[in-house]
Amino acid sequence: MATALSDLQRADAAHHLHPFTDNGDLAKRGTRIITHAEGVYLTDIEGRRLLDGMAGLWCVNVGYGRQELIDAATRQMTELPYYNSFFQCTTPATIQLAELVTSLAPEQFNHVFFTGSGSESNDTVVRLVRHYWATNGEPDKNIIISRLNAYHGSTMAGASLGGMKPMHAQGGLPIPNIVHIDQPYWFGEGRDEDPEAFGLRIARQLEEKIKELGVNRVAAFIAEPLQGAGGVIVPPASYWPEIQRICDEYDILLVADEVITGFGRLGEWFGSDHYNIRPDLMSIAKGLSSGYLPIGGVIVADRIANALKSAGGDFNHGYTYSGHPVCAAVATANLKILRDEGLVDRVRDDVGPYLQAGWNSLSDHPLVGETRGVGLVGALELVASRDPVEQFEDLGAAGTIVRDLAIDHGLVMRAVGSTIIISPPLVISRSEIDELVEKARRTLDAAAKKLL
Ligand code: PXG
Repeated sequence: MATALSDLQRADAAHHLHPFTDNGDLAKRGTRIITHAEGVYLTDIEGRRLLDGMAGLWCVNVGYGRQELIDAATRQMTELPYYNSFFQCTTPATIQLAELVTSLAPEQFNHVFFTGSGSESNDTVVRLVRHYWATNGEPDKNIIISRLNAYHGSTMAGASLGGMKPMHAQGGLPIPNIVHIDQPYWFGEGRDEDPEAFGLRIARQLEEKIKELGVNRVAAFIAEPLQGAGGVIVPPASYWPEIQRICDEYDILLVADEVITGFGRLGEWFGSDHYNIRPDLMSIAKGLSSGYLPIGGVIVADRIANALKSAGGDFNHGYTYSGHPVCAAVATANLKILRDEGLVDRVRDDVGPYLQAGWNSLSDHPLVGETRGVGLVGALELVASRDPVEQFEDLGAAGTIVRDLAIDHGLVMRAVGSTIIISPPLVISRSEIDELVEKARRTLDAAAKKLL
């Protein structure tokens, strides 16, 4: 068994295919191997300490090394490592999580269907939405409207709901009856327009699309309250109220993909609370267990849950690991930390505004065309020129240079094209935020020498 860095890298190149990766290229360059983590810091195999500005992959909300989660897993593993929720069965840990999750969700929600990931949650959404309308006597009301550059996962339905063209190009996607409208990305696609007018115009594409397809054909609209993987796209204030109006007026189910925005990221339990929207379904994962174990779910509004319950008949859908007791026990312990330590309010009232102020201070940098964010997510747009704004010809190359330089400066940030994004653990302190911003600035200074 390989343990030394070079042996591990060799074994990784020989045997491991990484997700969303050019594996041939990676094999030549070598993998960065993370071995330990504590709080908001990662340690790699060479002993280098990195401030994790991405909370793993937008998920380690309570930070690394929480003994409560380790204890919850150990206890549950010892008592009952697995049982399923099929065939009239389930486990206490699964029930307790269902009760806790729905108590934290907005009032229209009292049921949850468990999955193993965000992608599985969105597959569940597709089946649930179509099953609901069919049960309602409207089987043709089966088209789901989503948005370009949305990210809803990597399974066939998840990637189809997503609006990422390079993903659609592999595997013959999207699956039938999923269509996409534009995203509310003002900096990238609406800079010539007033932001609020732009937000309204883009929201109204939903209404136009519903009219074009026919109200009797459109089942649902799905969106992330704030797009994460697409580049932390913060919608103009005009956007969500108009979307809500349209969904209400045409009786289209509203699905909020809360995989990133759920569990405190925006300073409320759910992004839907932050934007004041009333979804019928919410996809969850990531922060549900702070990534300690894989678990996700779909939180289902009474309107849908009660209709399915009273109609009778099976919902022919489910996963071996739906409601896995160990994942559920860890998720419950995680939610109790978030609740009992007041971490969500702390994002809204303290570290969120503090991070936004620090992050916005980068907007004077010659490489930065815009900074934006909400709660504990932030983005900045790299530009070749600030006035007038000119973007880099090779957006991806600029982003990659900054991302790699950030590592040299001890900070993990993520690049989406030429957008640099952060999403640190919710437990980050003010002094760690100062460190994050300072490291980001030094990274930008180093990048400016290469890019400008
Ligand atoms: N919905 C949203 C909004 C997500 O961000 C998923 C669904 C899918 O979840 P799973 O658990 O199946 O991965 C996600 C996942 C990135 C990146 O590079 C983002 C995600 C996953 C992988 C990479 O930003 N988000």
